[in-house]
Order: sequence, then C-alpha cells, then structure tokens
Amino acid sequence: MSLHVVATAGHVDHGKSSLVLRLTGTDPDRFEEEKRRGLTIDLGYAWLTLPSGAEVGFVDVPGHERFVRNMLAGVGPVRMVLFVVAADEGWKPQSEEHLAIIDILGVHGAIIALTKCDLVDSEGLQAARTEIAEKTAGTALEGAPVVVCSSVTGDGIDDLIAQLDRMVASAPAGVSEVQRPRQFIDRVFTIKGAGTVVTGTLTGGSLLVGHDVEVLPEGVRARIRGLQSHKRTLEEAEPTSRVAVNLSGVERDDLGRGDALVLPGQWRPTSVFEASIRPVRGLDKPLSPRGAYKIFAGSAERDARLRFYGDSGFVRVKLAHPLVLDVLDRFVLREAGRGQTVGGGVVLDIAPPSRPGADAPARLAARASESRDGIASLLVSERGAVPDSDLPALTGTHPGEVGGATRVGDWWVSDRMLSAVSEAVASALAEFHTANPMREGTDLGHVRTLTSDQLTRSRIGADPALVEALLGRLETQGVLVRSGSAIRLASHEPETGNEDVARLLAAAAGPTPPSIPELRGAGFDDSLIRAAMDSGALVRIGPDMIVTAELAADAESTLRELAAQGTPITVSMFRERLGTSRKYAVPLLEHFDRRGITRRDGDRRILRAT
Ligand SMILES: Nc1nc2c(ncn2[C@@H]2O[C@H](COP(=O)(O)OP(=O)(O)OP(=O)(O)O)[C@@H](O)[C@H]2O)c(=O)[nH]1
Ligand SMILES: [Mg+2]
Repeated sequence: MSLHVVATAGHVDHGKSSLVLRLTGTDPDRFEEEKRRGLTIDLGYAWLTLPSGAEVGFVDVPGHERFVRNMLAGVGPVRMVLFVVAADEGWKPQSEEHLAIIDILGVHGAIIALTKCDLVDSEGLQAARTEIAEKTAGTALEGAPVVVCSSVTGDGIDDLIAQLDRMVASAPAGVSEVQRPRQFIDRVFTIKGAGTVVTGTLTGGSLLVGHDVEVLPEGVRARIRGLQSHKRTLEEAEPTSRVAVNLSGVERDDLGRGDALVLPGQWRPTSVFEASIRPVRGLDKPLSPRGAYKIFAGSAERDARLRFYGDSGFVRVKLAHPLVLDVLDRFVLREAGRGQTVGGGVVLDIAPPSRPGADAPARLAARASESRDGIASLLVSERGAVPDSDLPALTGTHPGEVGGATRVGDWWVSDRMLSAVSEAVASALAEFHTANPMREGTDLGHVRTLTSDQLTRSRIGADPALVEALLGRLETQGVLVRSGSAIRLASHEPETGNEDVARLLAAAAGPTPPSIPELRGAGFDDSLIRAAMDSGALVRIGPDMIVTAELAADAESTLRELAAQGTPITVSMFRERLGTSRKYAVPLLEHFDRRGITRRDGDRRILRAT
C-alpha cells in the first residue's frame, strides 16, 4: 500500500482545518480551546484513503503567527504540502511566511487550495489566482496546481482529491538507500494499559514490532510493543507515514517533541554542524553573525549560534542542545528576538572538524555539489580514514565501495593517506637499515609508533586496530617483512658479518654463557649482539642475559622430557638435567613462562597445552 503524509500551510483562518475536515471527516482541531476559539493552536491529524487506494495522513498546522513553531514542527519532517489561500482575503503575512518556510524546506509535491470560493465572485477569484501566481513565482510552489474549492459547499473537493492522488503518485519513495528509519516525535502520551505512545512522521526506513529502538538525543532505550498507522494495528510501519508507536521500557516524561526515534547505532546526535545557508526572500537586512537564532529541523527546535565562513554562504551552527540530523536535511532559521523567519539551509556535515580551517568553504562547496552517494567518498578524503560502521550516521549511506579509498580492516582509508603511511614507514625503515646494516630490522613497536604519529598528525586518532591493519596491508603487499619482534623492508638483506657472528656465537655457547656486558667487554659490539638477537641466533632471557638458540632449544626439550616422564619440573631438577646453574635455570624458566610454554604453580612448572 502506498502511504503518504501531507502538511497543510497558510494564513490564519483561511480554512486549512475545515478543508481537512471536509476531506477526511475528522476535525483536526482536537482541543476544546481550539474548537471554542475556531483557531488551530497545535498540530492536528487526520487521514484519507484516495480513490487510487493510496492513503494520505494529514498534519494540520496552525496559521496564527504566534504558533509558527508548531507549524514548523508539523511541516519539518513532511515533504508534501496542501497550501491554503482564502479567496476572499488573498495573500496575507503568514501566507508569505509559510511559503518562505516551505521554500527553504523544499517539497516533493504541492497543491494550492484556493478555498472559500463561495465568498467571492468570478472576478474576485481571478484576482486571487493572479496574486497567487505572482507570489509563488520563483519559489517551491511555482507551477503547483491551484484548485478552486469550498469546504462549505463542497465545490472543487473532488478535484482536490484527484490532485492529491496525482501528487502522491509522483512522490519519491520514502526509503533511503540504507534502511535507516527516523521518526521525529511530535506527540507523547500515555494510554491506560498500553503505556507510552509517541506519534510522528516516519521517514527513511521501516519500524517493526519487537524492534529495540533508541530515542535521541537522550539515548533512552526502549522496545516497540505496538504500531499503528491511521488507527490500524501493524506489525511493520513503512515510510513515509504517520505512525503511533507504543514503547515499553520508557516513561512519558523521558520523551518530548523534537526527539527522534531511531534504531540503535544508526544516528548520532550533533551539537555542531556545518551547512549552506540563505536568507528568505525580501529580508530587510542581512543575516547577522551575532544574532541569537532558533533552528527548526524535523519536529525539533533549538537555540543556536551561527559562525559565518565569510560570505561563502556556508556556516557553522552551534546548538544549545544536540539534534538528530542527517546530511542533506533542511532546516529553518528564525531570529530568537523578533521571532521572524529569516532564512534556512541544508545540513552538509553533522560531525565537522573541531576547527574549520581555511579550507572550510571549499570543503563545504564540494559537499554541496555532491549527491548523497558522493558524500562518503568526500568524507573519507577529508578525514583520511573513517570506520566503515560510521558511514551510515555520517553520510546516510553504507556503500560497498568508496571512491578514492580502500578498505583496510574495519576502516576506509583514503588513497592519499595510504601512500603517506607507506612512504613514512618505508623511508624510516630505509634510514634504519642504512644505519644498522647488520641488524635484521627495527623493533615492531617503533614502526607502530611511527604509523600512529602519522595518523595523529592527520587528526585521525591512532586506533591500534587501524595501525595493525595498515601494517598488515603493507606486509601482504610485500613491502614489509616481520620476523619475531623485528620488522624490515622486504628489500633489505641484513649483512651477516659471518666471521664476527661465528665468533660471537662461539663465545656465547655452552650452558653458562657470558652476560651481555661481558660480551661487550670481550670486544663484541652492540650492533653485532643486537643483530644476533634479531636473527634469533641469541635469545635474551633477562635484562643482561642471553643464551644461544641451541641452548634455548635444549632447555625446551628438557622441559618436555621431564613432563613426559611425569617428573615434577622444579628449578633444581631442570638445572640438573640441563647441566647449568641456578643463575641460568631461573631466568630460562621465566622466559618460558612469558612465552606461555610453562606456568608456575608453587615451586613447580606446569607445561601448558599447546
Ligand atoms: N464560507 C466559507 N467559510 C469557510 C470555508 N472554509 C472555512 N471557513 C470558515 O473560516 C473560518 C476558519 O476556518 P478554519 O478551517 O478554522 O481555518 P484555519 O486555516 O484552520 O485556521 P487556523 O488553523 O487558526 O490557522 C471558520 O469559521 C470556517 O467555518 C469555506 O470554504 N467557505
Ligand atoms: Mg486550523
């Protein structure tokens, strides 16, 4: 079934609610005060099944200027509009303001109802038509069908219904490329026996009974106990539709209008975002960088400060309280003091760099000229690296390929960052090899630090998993070779210095070898000793102690023999079998403990299963 949501708009008393009542049979004015005063104060709701079978939920908004914030909460998440003008009064101030708001939010479809036609003659009608054509020229309503009608006589209502059918038939499907539902909450109430219910316009994806959900920005977790749309109980609610969600695990007082109901992890509330911005037409003075503003997006309203990036048309918006935004969301800007709608814009980055940098206008211009699909690629190129799991929240997409980037572990890394890392690692290693030609390679830790530094300099943050993935990739590509705790360029051949090594190993042979300082004293230089350790010919068993690889291997098979015989492995038993002294036996056993071959149990060693 095709489901849609249409918001009304237009000046106070021009007949919006009467038209919704005439179309649906439901009076959208719910409150006693509204009925008494004949004035809509807060949002009203009703629905209608069109001849095609498509269902339209109406969000009826107030026209009075005092309630513009409620109007904004109503139209915020909705992209189809029934714009109402009373034929007897013609264009009025809130006709103008509502048009400005709609023009900033953009529409997927619009119909202009020229209502109360029973109150004017044909000349009056013609004058109203001409005025509407003039006022809407160059706006989102330009060219929208104008339907002459009356809620009192019923004239033109069939035509209006036919136009609604035509509009919804050409509306884009509400599902985003990734299923990423968001319901901006406009009402919260409790029903006896059922608990907390929130209503709102669902966009971006489906909600199912049983879903675990979260309400942002509070981060309150809840579970969907039941769903209704147009009073019908559903297992699954689809976008774009008016949905009532019965939640368990959450109190009414925890929630409010402007909160967003979403699936966990898919959205990230933001307190600072960057956007393109423009004033409404006919604004009497330019937007002031020092003004106190209110931002309206979805059904939410927030105090905000703006920082203009020169006169580029791009700004940084700082919110007093976080908001659940998507890139390409539209927002409306009102001056907090005068309560005047002054402008609005398009969200371009919901998680901008903490300092904008001189390139901010260029960065935002690139985003502004991209479709949603290209934003992931821009994001990765801006940041250098982005975890794959962050893409939905930051771009609204979850592509399998990102242009100009490569998947490394759980990350997307820009090609530029990849070559910067490879170059830094390769040149540091080349330097090391030149300085230490006899050593197998440098310490793995050294290369890790180097890579982390590279990432930190690029403001990516040195996630150890990313460092590991980057080094792993260089290894797979055959640039690096790891052996033991050493790492080298694949192209590096350690100089063996054969004779020196042979002399060193001879000096270190036997069950009671000299210490490192003693070897130095005997004329073996440090780089030779380290090279022998790197290559594994010498094994370090203590700060100053080494044994040859042969002795280490002997010691290990001694352990295994003892274990196989069922002989308890004590220091003295081990020492005796190996033919060494306590001075070597203890550090050797500790060496095996560290490598996970043995573990200590009182005064014995137990061989670990391998
Ligand atoms: N003659 C005539 N009167 C109408 C028509 N439609 C509405 N009215 C009257 O106009 C007045 C205002 O109508 P509403 O439907 O409440 O207007 P609204 O646009 O919803 O007003 P707000 O929600 O307060 O902005 C009421 O007294 C209606 O009876 C119409 O087609 N013809
Ligand atoms: Mg009304």
